[in-house]
Amino acid sequence: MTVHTPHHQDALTPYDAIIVGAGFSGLYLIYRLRQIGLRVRVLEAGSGLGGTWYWNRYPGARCDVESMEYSYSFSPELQQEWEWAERYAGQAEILRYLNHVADRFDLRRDIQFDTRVTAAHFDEQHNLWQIYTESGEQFHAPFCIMATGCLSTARVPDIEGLEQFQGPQYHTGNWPHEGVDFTGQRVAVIGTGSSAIQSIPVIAEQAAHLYVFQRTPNYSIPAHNHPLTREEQQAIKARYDEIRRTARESLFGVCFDPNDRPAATATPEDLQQAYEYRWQRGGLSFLTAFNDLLVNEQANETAAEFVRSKIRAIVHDPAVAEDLMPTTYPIGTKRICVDTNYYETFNRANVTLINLRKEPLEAITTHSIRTSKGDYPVNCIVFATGFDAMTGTLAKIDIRGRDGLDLKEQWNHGPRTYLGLMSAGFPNMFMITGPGSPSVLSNMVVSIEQHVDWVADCISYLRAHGQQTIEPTYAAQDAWVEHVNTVASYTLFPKAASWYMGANIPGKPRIFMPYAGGVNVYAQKCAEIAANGYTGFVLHASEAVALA
Ligand code: FAD
Ligand code: N01
Repeated sequence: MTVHTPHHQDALTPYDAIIVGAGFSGLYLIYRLRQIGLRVRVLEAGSGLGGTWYWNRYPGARCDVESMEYSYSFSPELQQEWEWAERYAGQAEILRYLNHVADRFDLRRDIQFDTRVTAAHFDEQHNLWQIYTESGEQFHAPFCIMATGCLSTARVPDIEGLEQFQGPQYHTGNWPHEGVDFTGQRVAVIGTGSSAIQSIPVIAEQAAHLYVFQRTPNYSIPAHNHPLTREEQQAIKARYDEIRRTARESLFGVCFDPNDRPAATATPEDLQQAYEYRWQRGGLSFLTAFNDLLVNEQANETAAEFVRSKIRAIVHDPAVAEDLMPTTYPIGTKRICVDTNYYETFNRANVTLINLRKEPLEAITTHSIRTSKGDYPVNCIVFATGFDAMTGTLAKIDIRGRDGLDLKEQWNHGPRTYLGLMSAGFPNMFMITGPGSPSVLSNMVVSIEQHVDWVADCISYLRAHGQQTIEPTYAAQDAWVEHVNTVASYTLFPKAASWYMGANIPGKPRIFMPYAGGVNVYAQKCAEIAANGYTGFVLHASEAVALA
């Protein structure tokens, strides 16, 4: 750990770093930056901490990376003492965990809730970030860290007549804290992504009738969720260090037990056996059944067809089964879903699937959803329509760098970052799991810890070497953006109209935003760059004019 060398601004600024967001990222930032002697302030729009797990309280919300891995690794005591109740923790349990972390490490005193940041401007004269909030408050600090999340701007699509609807409307990503009672209700769910696939089976158990409006079917693998026994937990805890290391050194940041053989050369029996084994085990590791599923279209099709065969076997009505089968994109190129009784739910008498490819959604009326075939009267609407992912939350903040450079404008044709950590022209502004880093393709807690550690080490380095600012060069950024694109072009990811590609937001540039090269390769690059004195970055020692 680097010792804190007093900074010339210390006496003049109450904070060394302003952090935006109090989810997994913001919380670990407080812990880690305090460790190196920084005075930090977290500004959080919500009235509580937890980020994703504060906002997404829809029925059935839970993680799809197993709880014992979807958790912090920075404290051996924490990971030994916390007891996860289920293989895949529900939203309430994860939120409880994050609150426990905040209390245990006394993080709460550095968080200011109900504070939405509207602008962040770099003041070149003083080398300070000026941060403005919705309520008119102003903060400044030498460092600004955007821990604003990849999936934190919920999006309701523009559907004609939406404002006329007389009943309640909900978005999964902004769910009422008091919950929603669907008893006796005719409910519409629009969307069939991960949020919908988790909530549909639970809502169906309560609603009088559930109408599921599906535009694109998704591939979903059963979670086989279950309570974790003491013995299961102990077995993992006994090897936790090794498990965490294996996760960090893997492609996705998870111990998936990947098979390093290709499907392309496997026999039909081998394929069937491998997929059946992974299906029975449940969860995201299905995609690591063979090593070529995300790069070879024919290989991918064998996995896709296996899932379709399962849908055929589970869903009683062959026409409904057919409608539920994804056929227009390779499996895994949209985030694969992990469910509990999703396909089975369509065997219920009170559930109707509406295939919007066959009968397009035309409008919302005062009491119904109208497709080309007619009106479906409903009492309430659940929008499970996703997020303006990866860039949407940053784009809502007026971020200005050197010479008044506007981040949104700089990213007009797609996000431009170096390592997904910084953007050229925006000194001392870091992003946690920014576009161009593995982020949403990984177990995000692993990626968050890696980013936060890198940022803390970087700030320590600057201080130890008497440097005031750091920013990437345009050349390094251009090369990284090209590398991110090249790696994506070797994969099947660009073949789907996914939110990874910005395809869910009209007018958003179609660029594959996360880095597909793997958590392991990426972390090694970041470490090498730091070890070589921050290759591709410019560090400035110039004394800024002190604030009057
Ligand atoms: P977030 O948790 O999104 O927190 C960002 C915070 O920033 C929010 O609280 C937000 O209010 C705040 N904020 C944003 N803008 C502003 C502003 N302008 N001013 C002030 N505050 C602001 N990932 C996995 O790896 N495994 C999973 O199983 C998994 N499950 C998920 C389930 C759901 C339903 C969703 C939506 C996402 C899931 N994810 C999962 C991704 C998840 O977002 C990350 O794992 C992780 O929680 C992100 O943490 P974060 O702190 O980076 O961002
Ligand atoms: O959002 P999505 P999500 N008319 O964008 C449909 C994480 N997460 O909230 O595919 C009709 O995936 C849209 O249809 P189409 C995870 O990373 C994890 O479900 O665009 N339909 C799609 O079906 C995930 O990927 C978990 O044709 C419209 C759906 O809405 C990410 O968050 C749980 C429409 C949106 O799906 C986002 O998931 C939840 C319109 N106008 C979330 N507009 C776990 O399991 C959109 N749709 C851990």
